[in-house]
Amino acid sequence: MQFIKFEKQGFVGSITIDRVQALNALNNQVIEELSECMDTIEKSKDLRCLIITGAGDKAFVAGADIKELETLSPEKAQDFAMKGQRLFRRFEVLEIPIIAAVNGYALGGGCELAIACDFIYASTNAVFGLPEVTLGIMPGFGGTQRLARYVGLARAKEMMFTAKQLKADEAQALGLVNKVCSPESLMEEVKKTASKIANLAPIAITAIKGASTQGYDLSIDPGLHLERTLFSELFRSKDMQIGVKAFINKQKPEFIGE
Ligand code: DAK
Repeated sequence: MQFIKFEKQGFVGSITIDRVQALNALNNQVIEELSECMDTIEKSKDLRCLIITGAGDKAFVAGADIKELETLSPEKAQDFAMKGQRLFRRFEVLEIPIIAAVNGYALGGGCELAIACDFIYASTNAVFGLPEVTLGIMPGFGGTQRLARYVGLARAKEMMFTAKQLKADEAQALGLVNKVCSPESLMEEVKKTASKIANLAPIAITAIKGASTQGYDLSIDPGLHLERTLFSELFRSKDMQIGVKAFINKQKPEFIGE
């Protein structure tokens, strides 16, 4: 792959979007390579957490590739939106958690990518925004649907109507970012959290992700039904036995993912 780098350390995988000369903008090829990378990740049995970041020190992803957008017909735009939306939905429903390490500009499609992840850590130089209106278009990779879930509907609308950009600390104050770190410590902090997740019971974490993500779109009773179904399924897992026995015996559990 030309623009996507994937590496694995223990149970933690990292995807880096590496198209530095265009601030990691998402062109068609980047979207296709990311999809291909997800094909492998979805099949992997030994990953428990995923990190996604951008190469260089200036941008996470500066949006969809504006130069490529110029040539799109309405039909091609529909195809492009479908490809991007499908890809970002795969992040959202992936069985393992994904942390976005936002190390600079996360604009347009870059911001949409970050909010399709489970949560965001950002460096102090991060900038978030959905500035599509400045180009006469609108967010097309899920931004109109997902941003409000982080910051509330009125704040999301204001950001999209005005193309307002948020610095890392403002984004944290609005609930868009979980943690702000120095640029030098961002990856270390993200890896620390990823490794903490990777050492806990993976089947339980998958169930928590599923119940939280799917439950968010349900009303309370179907949501509780989903929760108790997944909860009871965990009692079939060896990890549940391992975790409970370790507590009783005052030991540290070694989860096996079964
Ligand atoms: N696309 C293509 N190239 C980009 C780019 C982008 N989004 N962002 C930056 N670049 C390129 C620049 O053109 C420049 O290339 P050269 O001129 O050197 O060849 C290089 O990256 C460095 O950028 P700058 O020289 O501009 O760097 P600065 O530090 O001066 O400024 C900046 C950084 C991030 C403030 C600026 O680059 C900028 O404003 N970039 C555009 C940000 C933006 O508006 N992003 C939102 C894009 S709209 C759709 C689905 C989804 C979407 C659209 C349609 N369908 C359904 C069809 C999503 C849309 C978007 O994401």
